[in-house]
This record gives sequence, C-alpha cells and structure tokens, in this order.
Amino acid sequence: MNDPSSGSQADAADAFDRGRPPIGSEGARALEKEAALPLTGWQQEVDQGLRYGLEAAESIVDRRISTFSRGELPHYAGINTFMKAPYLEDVNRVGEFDVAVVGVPHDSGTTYRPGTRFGPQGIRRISALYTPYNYEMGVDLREQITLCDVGDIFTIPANNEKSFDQISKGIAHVFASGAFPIILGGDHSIGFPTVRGVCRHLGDKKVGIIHFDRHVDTQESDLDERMHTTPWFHATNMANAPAENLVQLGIGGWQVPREGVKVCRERGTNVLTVTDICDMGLEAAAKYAIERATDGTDCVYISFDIDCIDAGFVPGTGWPEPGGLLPREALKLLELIVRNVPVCGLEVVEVSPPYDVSDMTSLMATRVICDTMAHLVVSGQLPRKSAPAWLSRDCNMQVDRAWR
Ligand SMILES: [Mn+2]
Repeated sequence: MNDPSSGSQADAADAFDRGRPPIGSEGARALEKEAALPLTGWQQEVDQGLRYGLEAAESIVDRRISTFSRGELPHYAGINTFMKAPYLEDVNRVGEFDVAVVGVPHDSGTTYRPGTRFGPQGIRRISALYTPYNYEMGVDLREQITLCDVGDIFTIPANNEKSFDQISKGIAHVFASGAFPIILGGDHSIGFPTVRGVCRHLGDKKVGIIHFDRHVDTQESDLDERMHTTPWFHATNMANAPAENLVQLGIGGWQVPREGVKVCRERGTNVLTVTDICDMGLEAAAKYAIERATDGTDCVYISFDIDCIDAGFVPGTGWPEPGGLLPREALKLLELIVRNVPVCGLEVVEVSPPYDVSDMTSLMATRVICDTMAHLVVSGQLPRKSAPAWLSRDCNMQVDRAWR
C-alpha cells in the first residue's frame, strides 16, 4: 500500500512549499537573483525623465512619472531606437558605450522577396516592448551595461558594392572604438561587408564565424552579382576569416543552391542540419560549433539569419523555409555558444517587416539580440574592462582581394 504521508511523496510535497517554486528550480533561483540587482540605472532614468520631461500633472500620484515620456515607460510611447537606448547622433563618441546598435537597411542583395531594408525599423519598433530585465538570467541590462543606437548606415539602394563599402567602413568604425557591435539587417549580403569591417581591425588575428541559417550562403555569385546567397564565399576569402572556422547551424531543405554546397565541401566549412542538431543534442551541437569556430582563432562573430527558425515562427523573412529550429532550440544553442566563446560581434539578418505577422519575426530578432547581450554579461564579457585582445587600432584596407 502507498502511504501518502511517507517516502518520496512526502519529500515531493515538501519541495512544493506553499506558494513557492520548487526548491532548486530555475524559477526559485531567479527570484533570489532579482533581489541582488541594483536600481541605480532605473533611478537615473526617472530623475532625467523628470528633469527633461517635466514633473507630471498634479493628479498623478506616482511622482516618478513625467509629463513627457522620456524613458522605458509607457512601452507604446516614445521614439524608436533599439530598446529606447540613447540615439548617438555623433558616431565619433561610440567608444563611450559598451554596446552599439547599428542598422543596415539594405535589401538589394535579395533574390526573392525584398523588404529587409525595413528590418532595422521593425526590430527597433517592437524592441520597445522589452524591459531591460530578464527573469531567468537575473540580468538587468540598464544596470549592467551602457547601450547606444547609432542609427543606420547610409546604404545605396541600387548598388550592392557601394553599399558594401559603406557597411564595411561603418562597422570597422564601431568595432575599432571598442564598443560591441550589434548589427540589425538587412539581407544576408551584408554578412560579407560586416565581417570585412571586423577583419580590417584584426591585424594578424583571426575570427571564426558561427552562422545560424537554413541556407549555406557560400556561392561566389548569384544572378551575376554578390547577393545574399554569397557572403561566406567572400568573407572566407579573407585570411582573417578561415573557411575551416565557419560553422553553419540549421542548414537544410529545398533552398540550398548546389553551387554553394560545392564550395562548403571544397573549403571544408562545418555544416550541421536541424536533424544533426536534434540527434546530437543541443549541448553536443554547441560543443562542436565552439570547437570548430575557435580552433586557431582569436574571436567569434555570430551571424544569425532569422530564417534558421522554422518558417511558422518567422514568416517575415526573405526566403522562408519550413523545418527549421524551434525558437527555444535556437535560443538555447545561442546561450551555450555565446557564454563559452569570445564574441566580437553579432548581426541579425533577413527580418522583412512587410511580410511579418504581428511583429513576431522582429520580436524574435529582438530576443536573439537581448539574449546575446545578457549572456555576454553573465559570462563576464560585458562590460569590457579593457580593449579586447583581438582588436588592432590600425585599419588594414587590404584584407580582401578586389572582386571583378
Ligand atoms: Mn537564410
């Protein structure tokens, strides 16, 4: 007979101590972590709001509220920078911040449906929904790092190559300042010029690329140009970004050009399909990615194509492909990777708001970005105490060979 008052059932009952999460659970730990976070940044925001935005009307009881909205609240109000971070009009000052968000509104590299030129705006708009605090991680970005939004690169809509030159120059500037660059795409053609911007300031150091995507993006040209199907062919032509350190996670389906597959095979890139990732398990897949990306390199760049996630979750993208990762799988992979490699930059690409539904694709991009910042905080990579070891102040404009 089972006596309900004895043995494991009683222990289990103890663990559910009236109205509290189970002892030792993530939920229980999260409750404690929050208590350890300061409120200094929040208080500064309130004080500034009252100074800049006037004290509220007399009928408002909560005197932290200002007349003009000047901070996080209310979430539907205000000017749309990323997470309402200060807009840094003078990009010469970008090095004063731990993290800089840069928009790259470029979709001339798109070979099917366009719209990712509106990606930065779409991501910024829905990012206003987020608080800077994450429950499980016990991170409050407002308290722990400084963030700015430098606005967008001036891209040239009819010309990929001129846009690439603008993007490389802009990203090199942010990267060289010591601020951690977070890039809002834009289609995936920007992956080449962003990495080229990074490589200009690596000296003789090397970068591994971890690439989340359903597509390989490794062919030399597409429709006679360097398009969003080609960034890694050209990025891995640079000595600072070896192909053997390019890890491609989530590849598969009916939109992978055979030309690109041939390049992956010949250059020895590291491809895992969605099935590989599920069969290996997320821990083993992340371990593989980390080993390959860091073997002989000094830092890791993360290129997150939102279409690595199943098309059902991210309809607002240029080439939707069913069968991708579940959001929680992608986010867990990101966690396991970001916390365990020296990350030098992040881009999130292929968000196309005109095809989006209820901002869900933009919201997923926001989640990837905020999670990455939090993992960098938890793993001690942000805020930076000194300039990263891989950063060279000298700018080498010769990192890539001229194409055609
Ligand atoms: Mn893709």
